[in-house]
Amino acid sequence: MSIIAFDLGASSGRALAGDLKGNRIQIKEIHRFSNGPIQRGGHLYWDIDHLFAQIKQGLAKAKSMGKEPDSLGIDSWAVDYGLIAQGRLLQAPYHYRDHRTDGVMDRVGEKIGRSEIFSRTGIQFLPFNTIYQLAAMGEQEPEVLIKAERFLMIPELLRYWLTGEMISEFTNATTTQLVHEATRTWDVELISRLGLKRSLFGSLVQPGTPAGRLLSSVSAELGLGTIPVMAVGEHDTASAVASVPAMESSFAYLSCGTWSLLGTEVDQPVTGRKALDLNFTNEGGVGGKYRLLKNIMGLWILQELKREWDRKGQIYSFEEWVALSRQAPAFASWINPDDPAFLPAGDMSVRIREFCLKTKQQAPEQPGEFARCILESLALQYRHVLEQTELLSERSFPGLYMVGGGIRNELLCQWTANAIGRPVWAGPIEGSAIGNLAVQWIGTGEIRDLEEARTIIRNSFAVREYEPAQGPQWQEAYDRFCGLGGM
Ligand code: LFR
Repeated sequence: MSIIAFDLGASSGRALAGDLKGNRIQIKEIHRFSNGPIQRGGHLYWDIDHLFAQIKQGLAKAKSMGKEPDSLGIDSWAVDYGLIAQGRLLQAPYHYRDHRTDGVMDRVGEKIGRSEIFSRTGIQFLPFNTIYQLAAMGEQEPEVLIKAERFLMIPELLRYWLTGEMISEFTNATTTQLVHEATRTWDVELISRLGLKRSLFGSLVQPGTPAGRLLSSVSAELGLGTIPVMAVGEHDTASAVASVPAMESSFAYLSCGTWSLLGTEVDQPVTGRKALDLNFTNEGGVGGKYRLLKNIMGLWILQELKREWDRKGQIYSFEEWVALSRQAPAFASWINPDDPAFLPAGDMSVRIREFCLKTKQQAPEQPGEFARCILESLALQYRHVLEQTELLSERSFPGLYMVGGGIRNELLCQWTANAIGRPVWAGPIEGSAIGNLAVQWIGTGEIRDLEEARTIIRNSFAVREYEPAQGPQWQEAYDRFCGLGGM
């Protein structure tokens, strides 16, 4: 009995078929496709029709491979949404890196109070959180909000087109910064203080809840049965964390992809002053947990740098970029990857150079120097955030679990181990998709709970251990990194 996970990332999406045999999961990639922003009229949107078409294509391919699924689930990046009226999508969903939210977080923060928003929601302040996207809409296109009847996040919208049912899912909803951390449902008071309609937001279901079946129009088009659809941990990071093959109840993880999400799982949100000051988040997790973590800008900076060189016609593969960085001089210059300058798309090399000059460092010039600067800075920032996680959770971690596509970058895994001075345990690569599958099996009762899922994942996928090396050099680098201005 196969099931399918659709995992949509900001730069690519994939469909994985999963089979559970005893206590082993087998996966097969059915379909992979690209994803990215569409620029129109000076704004960035997602090509949601392309994404829906790719989901249907994935289902058609599954059938042709003899893997007609018995269940399917969709996870994606967080915060973005579509608005529905009269059953129809009102406009293409905006991309979270669109600049229409510039300055909005500060205005909302002044109106409602940052500490009030944080104590209610437990969610970190990121300028693209849904709360600020909706506030930007209220300022710039209020007519859309007046017309809208229903708010659906990206996986919910795609699921709605598959099943005809509008069902909102908990883990992804928490990333809006509109869900109350204690009641675990929409914060009605916050919603009304923002001037938003309560009726936009439907009640929330937990990951592992059945969420309808394929519409007969869809199943007829694809020649499939009316396959059941399940709400999974629809925030990709919730699915990725569910896939961490840890046996211990308390552990630190890093979900490594376009973004790097580093933190630990907790039973209760950590919403005190320290968490607010360090800008940590408590996103909803699978199995009733919270994800105490922090967003680190991640491999996005290198991906954008690569695109910049691609545009200039100097095209290196991602592996070549990593190889170039290995050859460049060590510990020459660093950036604070979480400086807001690195959030929007565009000319990363200019911003990296500006950061280095501003902080009195030598600015990189060659591709390998830029790449080395980025990868070392990420590894050093991982240490910084790992230590903050320990401080906030009052725990200490003997090592760091890494999951996600970023662990293909062995150099980054090794440098992470070096920077933190502890082992890194890397795997599985397809963390989000595997977490998505696991939650479907929990939903159908084939796996008991999250703990059993992690044991099965541990048993099914290779985990590579990286031992820390070059301790004194990395320690010295870390001390200098922490002393950089602009951190
Ligand atoms: C990772 C991720 C992060 C979220 C960012 C934007 O793919 O979902 O968790 O903060 O994308 O949605």
